[in-house]
This record gives sequence, structure tokens and C-alpha cells, in this order.
Amino acid sequence: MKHTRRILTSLLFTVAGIAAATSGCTNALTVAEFPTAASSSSAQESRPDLATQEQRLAQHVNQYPQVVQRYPFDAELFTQGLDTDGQMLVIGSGLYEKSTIQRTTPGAAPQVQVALADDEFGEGVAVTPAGIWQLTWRNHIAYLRDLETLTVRSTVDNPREGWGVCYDETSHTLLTSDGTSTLVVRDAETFAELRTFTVTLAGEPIDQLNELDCTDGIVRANVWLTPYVVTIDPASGEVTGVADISSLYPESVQHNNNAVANGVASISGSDEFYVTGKLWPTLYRVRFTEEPAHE
Ligand SMILES: [Ca+2]
Repeated sequence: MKHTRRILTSLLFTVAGIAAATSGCTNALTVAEFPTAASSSSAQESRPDLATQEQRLAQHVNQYPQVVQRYPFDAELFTQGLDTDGQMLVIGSGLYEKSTIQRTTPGAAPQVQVALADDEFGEGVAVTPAGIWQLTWRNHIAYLRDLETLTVRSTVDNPREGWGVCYDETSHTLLTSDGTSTLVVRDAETFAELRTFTVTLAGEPIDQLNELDCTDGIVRANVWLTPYVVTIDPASGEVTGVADISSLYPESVQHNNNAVANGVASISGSDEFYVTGKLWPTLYRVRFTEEPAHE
């Protein structure tokens, strides 16, 4: 499996390099979420090199997923958001003309599914007492949806790109990512920005933060284009753990550079998580351990 991981990692470096060189290309999948396209030049200059960042993350890996259960998952979903309240599963998917949000249970067909407008690109989702938040990538809006019907209750402006979102019940706040190393703490009912902080590993920023999970005051984030899920202390912004989930990459997507790991949802009342990726045919229930799984 280590061999497979090296191949995958090298593939991801290559993809990132190609994307960097061809950010004006018309392949929607390739440019989707490519972070420099809408960033200021000054922000770009201070951003870490993707390959260097992936090497830094690899050096700090100290967690691995142990699979508790596998469920079939809709491989048509370009998964951008995954959350659960312990019973229902809420899944947000992206791509123009294909974005949806659904509520379901693991392994089951959608109970309720709503399509976004064709010109909207859906991103992260978060279940809160007030409803379900769903971000859009560059539409500069976020939706608060009804918990049951998923119909839109309110629409708010978001000048940032929308990537990941999670709800921290201990502080009753949202956390959002925008593809940089910055996370934004927000009012969970109004979406208003309360504060921002920078996520760092050994003192250096970690960029490309994507899908998020908040549980017990701890934040986890997929790092885009990598098989890594970082654990973050929101008080300091420091990365306190790096999980390597490359062992979960399904065979069917290993040729697809866009089908990266994306989606982490802690299961309340347990130390387990749902984990999946874009276009993955499998949803995993895992717990993170310090030892790689024996295969
Ligand atoms: Ca999540």
C-alpha cells in the first residue's frame, strides 16, 4: 500500500503542477477549486508550494484510519460536504449543473434531495439547530436550509470562496474554509464573521484547507489534492495531528486526479467518523489510530 501511496502522491504533485501552469484551461474539473485563480497576487506570493506542503504533511503523519464499516455511496456525487447528526447523513455535491444537497442514511437512497441552480457550484454543508448551511464555491452566497425539507430558509452573502463548513456545538459557531490557510469563525445563525485564524504546522501555514469537521472543540480538515486530514486546535491554529487516509482511496478512482478524499463527519457519541471522497463509490466509517491498518 505504501507503494500505491507514493504513486498517488506523485500523481497529485503532477496534477497540481499542471493546474498551476494551465489555470486558464477550460476543463471545469481541473480548474474547480484551483486556489490561485481568484486570489490576489500578494496572497499567492505568501502561499506554500504545493509539493513542499505535501512533503511537510507526510513527515508529520501520526494517524491512520481503521475501517469499522463500508457502505455503498453514489459515485456520481462530486462530494463537497459531509455531515451527520448521528442518524441522518447530509451530503452536498458540487460541479456546475450537477450540484445537489441530500439527506439520507448510510448506504441508503436519498430521503430528500434538492438540486442547486445550474450556475451554482455547491460546497460544504453543516447541520446546526437552526438548519443546514450549504456553501457555494464562487457564487458568493451561502444557504440556510430547512433540516427536514432542505428548502432554502435564508440566503446570505459570502465574499469569500466557499469550500468547507462545520458547526461547533460547544461554542455555537460555524467554521468555514476558503481554500487558503485561513479559517473563519462565524455566528451559526447569521453567518457573520466573528474572527479568523491561520492554520499552521510547525509554524508554517497549511494551505488548501477544504472539507471540515468540528467535534468536541477539535477541527479536522481535508487538505485539497492530498490524502491527508489534519487535526487543528482552533485556539492556536496549530495542526496537532495528520491522518493519512490514502489506504481508503477506491481502486475505481485512482486514475482520476479530481477524485480526491473530501468529506469528514464525526459521529456523535462515538470516536468514529464517516469519510469519503469526490466520486467515491464507498462511504467509510472509521476510527483513527496511531498504527497503519494491517492489510
Ligand atoms: Ca464535514
